[in-house]
Amino acid sequence: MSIAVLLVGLVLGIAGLDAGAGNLTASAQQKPETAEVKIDNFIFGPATLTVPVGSTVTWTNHDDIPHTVVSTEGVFKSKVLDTDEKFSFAFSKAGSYPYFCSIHPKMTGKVVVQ
Ligand SMILES: [Cu+2]
Repeated sequence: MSIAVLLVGLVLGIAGLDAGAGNLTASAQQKPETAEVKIDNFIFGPATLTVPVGSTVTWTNHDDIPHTVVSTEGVFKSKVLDTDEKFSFAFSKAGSYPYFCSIHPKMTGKVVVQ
């Protein structure tokens, strides 16, 4: 009888340890990801994009009109993007990165890296 109780206790103890390990994994830091910004009807969408450090952001021009993606602080600058052309940039440092379209300076957006 006492051995059976010990065995049950052992099994329950191991199950408890497993559950603890699972919680640790779930609370791990956010991993870098890839994110998209769509250029559509003279608007960057989303206007503000928040991503973890190390993420790559890809802009795609869905307009029939050329646009550019130019960092206000000179961190990145695309060529002129025609319809369906893409521009990607990898953000290795945390910070706030405002940008605009140099052809239509009223088009603005921002990437927040954290
Ligand atoms: Cu534009």
